Amino acid sequence: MKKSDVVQALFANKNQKATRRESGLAFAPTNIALCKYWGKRDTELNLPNTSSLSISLPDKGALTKLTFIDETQDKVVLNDKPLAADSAFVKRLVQFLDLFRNEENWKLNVNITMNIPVAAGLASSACGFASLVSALNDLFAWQLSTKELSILARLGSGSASRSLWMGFVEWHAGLQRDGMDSFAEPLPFTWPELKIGILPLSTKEKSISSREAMQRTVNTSLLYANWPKKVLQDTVIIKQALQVKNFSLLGGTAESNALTMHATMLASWPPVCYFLPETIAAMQQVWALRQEGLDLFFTQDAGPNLKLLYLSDIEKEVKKYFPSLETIKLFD
Ligand code: 2P0
Repeated sequence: MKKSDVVQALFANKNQKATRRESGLAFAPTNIALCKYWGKRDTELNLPNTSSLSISLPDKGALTKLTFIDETQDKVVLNDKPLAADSAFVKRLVQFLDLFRNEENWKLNVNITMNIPVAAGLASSACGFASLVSALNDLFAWQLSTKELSILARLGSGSASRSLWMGFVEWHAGLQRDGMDSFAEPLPFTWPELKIGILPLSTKEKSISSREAMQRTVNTSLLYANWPKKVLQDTVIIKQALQVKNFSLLGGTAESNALTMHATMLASWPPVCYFLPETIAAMQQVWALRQEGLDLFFTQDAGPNLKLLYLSDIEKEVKKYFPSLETIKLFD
């Protein structure tokens, strides 16, 4: 099944050409997974092998403005800089827009402003595609539900399905071949005291994209067979921890989930390793501080930097140990 089949099915009973506004505008937050998405059952539709669970960063993300242009190609501007038409990012966006053109030949100026720390390993594709589909929904007045937008955003990038919502979010893996049951939904929890800090450890470009790394893991890592079991357990535990606000349970489960994901990568061939010496040193410092009684945990994505998890009452202390920590607002 192709992406275009899914788009066609989604718009089957809708008037896709209803209205055209002058411009479309939307913001989408980026998100950090507490229980990770790692591995697909369908690489075309970005259908995951497992569900995942994240928290959105309300202030950090992408604002996308779309306007029609009288040109032969779409134009993409990122943070006020026009991007080359042959760059990988532009090609991916243009291919995504192609899904919605039908026989019409409109071209767009896609103006994206991202305020996420560039070196922090925060998912730019997640907020980028989520804001793009929301801006398209605004431009063409599709009036799609957030669930439908989540399905469309997933076709651009898996983790983008989670960036349609604020707060805690679960992306259901789903079982259907067309992925119509693979979308994200918000979880009914808030936790104003919960904090995430980004610990920048390296600005080096990553050696392998997460897309390639997760596929290699699925194809070659013997440990990957245990990943779905781990996710099943962790999603249940994380939801329990959120329900009763048990921070040590939440932090410990998120940390263990991230380390297990990285273990499956290390067992791939050729090996996938996002750890740098600085990453390991920071982990050891977190473990040492925890031994001393500080309730501090980390999570790590497809890059060398860590995200620290803690409650607001120890923020000052955490910043003392990690002066470069960039603290992120999660709830108002
Ligand atoms: C996550 N990551 O759950 C996991 C943890 C990276 C590590 O989702 O191929 O950019 O576009 O579906 O969404 C990064 O993967 O991959 C990711 P595609 P995506 O946040």
